[in-house]
Amino acid sequence: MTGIRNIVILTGAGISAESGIDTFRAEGGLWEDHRVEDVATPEAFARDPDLVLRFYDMRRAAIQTKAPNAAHLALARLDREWDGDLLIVTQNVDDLHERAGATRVLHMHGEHLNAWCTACDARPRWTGPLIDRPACPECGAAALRPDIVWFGEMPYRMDEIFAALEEADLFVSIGTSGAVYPAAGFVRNARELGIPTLELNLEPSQGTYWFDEARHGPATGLVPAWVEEMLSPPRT
Ligand code: BJW
Repeated sequence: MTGIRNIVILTGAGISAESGIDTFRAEGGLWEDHRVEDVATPEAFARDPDLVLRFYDMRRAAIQTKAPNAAHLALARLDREWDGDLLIVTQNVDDLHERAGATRVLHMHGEHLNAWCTACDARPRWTGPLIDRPACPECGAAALRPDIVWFGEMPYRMDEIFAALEEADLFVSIGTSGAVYPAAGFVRNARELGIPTLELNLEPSQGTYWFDEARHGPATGLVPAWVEEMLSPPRT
């Protein structure tokens, strides 16, 4: 791939699957054990906060036992070595991109290791449970919830994402089913802007038709190979 300077990369649960973090929609995935409407909407939280807090306490504890895999490490290498603009827009709420060493990361669906105080709007770093209604370190209110974007809520930093897409020369989507908007629509936004698009996923995503190129297989194989291509000087 030549003439590329600015890259936007969208990642989803598939990039963390080989680290042992469940995806959402696969057989045996998170939504098989929990109905979305019971745990991932503001209405669910209002109806049964204990159920929702326990679900997220369990997952917050679990991600802290997992480690980045070869795909996270390859993107961190690209982040370090790529001298054009690069933005990793992740739908993931784990911190494996950061633990692999990536710095240009934007969490559009929030982060497990933050809490959000609905009283004062602080977002303190949070590694422990929320079920016992701990006090917010900023204001003292017992009003902390997971800092996770639920269905019906606005994903974070959309202006920054669209601004990066407008400047991009390549859009790459890794490990996402293309089932959840607005992220699922980025490939079409990119096409409208005339930007080449590449899908790297275990299987064809719901939006695979929209990509100029799609490569299918495990992220730990596909992503390091693609990063190597991007960083290898073109042969003359
Ligand atoms: C591998 C692999 C390996 C496995 N290697 N690959 C039309 C337009 C706009 C909005 C809507 C719309 N229609 C409906 C909506 C609303 C709604 C929505 O999208 N609903 C759908 C069900 C249709 N969206 C929203 O409500 C969003 N807010 C919103 O739209 O606000 C208004 C707005 C409008 C326009 C512009 C801007 C704003 C909010 C969405 C919040 C999503 N939150 C969740 C849950 C967080 C809580 C939690 O973590 O528990 O975020 S949903 C869940 O899905 C999570 C994920 O980030 C998200 C995406 O899932 P992902 O990552 O794709 O995972 P999977 O499991 O689906 O797929 C994994 C893929 O990996 C698979 O393809 C595998 O094959 C692959 N794979 N192993 C490579 N080893």
